[in-house]
Amino acid sequence: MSMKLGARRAAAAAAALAAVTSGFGAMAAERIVKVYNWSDYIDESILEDFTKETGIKVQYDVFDSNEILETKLLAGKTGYDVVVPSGNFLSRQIQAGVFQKLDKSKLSNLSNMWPVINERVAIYDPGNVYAIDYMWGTTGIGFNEAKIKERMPDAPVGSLDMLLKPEVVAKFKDCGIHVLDAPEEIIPIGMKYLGLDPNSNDPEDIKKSAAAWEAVRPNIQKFHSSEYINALANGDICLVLGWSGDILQARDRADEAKNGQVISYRIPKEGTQMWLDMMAIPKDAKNVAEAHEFLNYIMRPEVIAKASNFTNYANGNLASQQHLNKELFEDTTVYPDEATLQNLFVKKPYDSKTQRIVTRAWTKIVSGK
Ligand code: N2P
Repeated sequence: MSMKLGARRAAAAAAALAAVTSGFGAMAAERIVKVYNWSDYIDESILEDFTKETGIKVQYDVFDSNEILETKLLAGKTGYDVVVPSGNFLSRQIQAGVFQKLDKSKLSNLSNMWPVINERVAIYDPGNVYAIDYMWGTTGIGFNEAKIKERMPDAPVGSLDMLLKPEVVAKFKDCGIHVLDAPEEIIPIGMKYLGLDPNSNDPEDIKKSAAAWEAVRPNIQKFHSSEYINALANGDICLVLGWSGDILQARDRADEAKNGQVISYRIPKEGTQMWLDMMAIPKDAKNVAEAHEFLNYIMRPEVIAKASNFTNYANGNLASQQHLNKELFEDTTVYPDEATLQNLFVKKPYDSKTQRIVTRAWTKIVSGK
């Protein structure tokens, strides 16, 4: 009898406790931040550490093209709290009114940022009002050392001739060539190769670049912006016009797999695009406080250094440089020297008319018709 009573009491106490805890749960809504970033662009332990420290869950989704992100942003209601467009895209998205101003009083780590990079991105976001730089890099030549050498012992691996000179690129067709599916990079790079101003909006100049790409089109197996990392690492392709850090990740994956594939990256000697990827908060973000906490966390020197050490991309955080792996910081394909920097161009945003011309030219190149 007393046993029964005791049990009943215990059950009642447990029920009361459960009611209290679930009441608590309902009151203190779970904190979350929804992040939409490029694929292969973070060390995921950073997200886990952020959650452990702040209790804020991270919903992390990925994309591999500015156009995909832009379509979502312009349609509105992305459902994201942090997004990462490249500077030239950010610029016209700011014009379109899709972002909210950052609350700098919540971003104490802004002082860690690198003035040189802040200045560069100010052409997209005057006064650095809407965004912080996450990473930056170049678009260049990734290749498999042995496969290229076998086919052309004196291959001009540091030149865009590798992709744009018909008699050169044809030599590598059989071992597999990928090119980024990124019209606003690949068309301007063709213009730079031809000695034209990559920022020219003259339809004739765009046409000339498109013709150069069409001439080599039959050699290109695929236009894609993320598959090449594994394809290069596994030896399934031998040449790519891709993003610096992604190609260096392919090198690391091959090294780790000990599969004998040696992958290298070159910034083309003709010059190429330097792009800067920016973190911003959409106007209709639901979790604005959490988004600021996330940005502030990312701007911690050790955190962003960990991200760079994993992705092999340079970042816009000066204080992080002492935490970078020495080889990464000293790699001039990642942190270019002055002379190389001089040869890189940044893309200004297209006006909508030119953008349409570029998109149309691109569809034609990709379809190969
Ligand atoms: C990461 C690619 C980001 C560089 N995979 C393109 N802006």
